[in-house]
Amino acid sequence: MITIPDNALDKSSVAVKKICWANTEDFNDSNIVLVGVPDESQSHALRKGTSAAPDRIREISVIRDMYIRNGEKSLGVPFSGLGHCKLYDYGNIERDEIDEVYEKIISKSKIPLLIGGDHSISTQAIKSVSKRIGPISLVYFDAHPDFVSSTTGYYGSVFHEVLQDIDIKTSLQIGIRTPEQEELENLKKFNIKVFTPMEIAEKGVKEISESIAEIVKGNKVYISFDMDCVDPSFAPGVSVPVPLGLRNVDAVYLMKSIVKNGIAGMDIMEVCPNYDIKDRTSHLASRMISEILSSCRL
Ligand SMILES: [Mn+2]
Repeated sequence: MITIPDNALDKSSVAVKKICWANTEDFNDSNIVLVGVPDESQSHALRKGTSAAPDRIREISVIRDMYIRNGEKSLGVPFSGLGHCKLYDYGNIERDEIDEVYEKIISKSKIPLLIGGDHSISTQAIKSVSKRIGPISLVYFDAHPDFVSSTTGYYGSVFHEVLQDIDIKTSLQIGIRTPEQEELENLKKFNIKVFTPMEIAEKGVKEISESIAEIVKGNKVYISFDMDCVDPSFAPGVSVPVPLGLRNVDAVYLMKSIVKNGIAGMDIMEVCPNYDIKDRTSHLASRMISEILSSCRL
């Protein structure tokens, strides 16, 4: 629970434990469970600091997305409202606790929403979800395919390491713009559909969202969202930024179009507060969580 003194004027001085979007304090009452994993041990990035993201995103949510007037708290919600889903903030866990915590979440038919941390953490999250509900359609938002197969156990090999756990023919990547040669070969070898920022700019998000819906139709979907899929002008605080990315609104539109058809799990990874500009990337992550709640289907 967020405890804010009635006379608090400076919210930045308040120690934040929970995301502002947490609208239940009862795990059993929730539909979505937010879990932070403050770990970057498998990152090879020159920029360090993604392990600070879970707490920074929570803190910024309270500072920027919540207002206090006369001691009363009020949220700035998405235009369509927050919807009927209930979000519970589980707090932070260790990387090696994911499977155990996901058992608690998925056995109660709740949706796990992970915030990292480096992208390699998603490998365990995806495996934990698919182990319990069967092969999922993986929708992978990223600047990089993370499809390296010559090395394992790090943030650039996630997609290759979960191939056994996903339904390959209904999985896809969005925002890719800097593949390495071996990743291009792997994308071709496994026939993975990729929507590049150029194709999204050309066709528009409505047409692309319809194509995505057609590909994943009828399957359980897991969304892995590396914040570097968004252009660095909107999301500068990431560990491996790449120009020519998606506009923030386009990326979130596509994400929402998938969430509204139901998802089995999701993660938001690679926010790197050390390199952020005025916390704009942490704030985008916070807004995304409100948009997920707003689109979530019960
Ligand atoms: Mn990634």
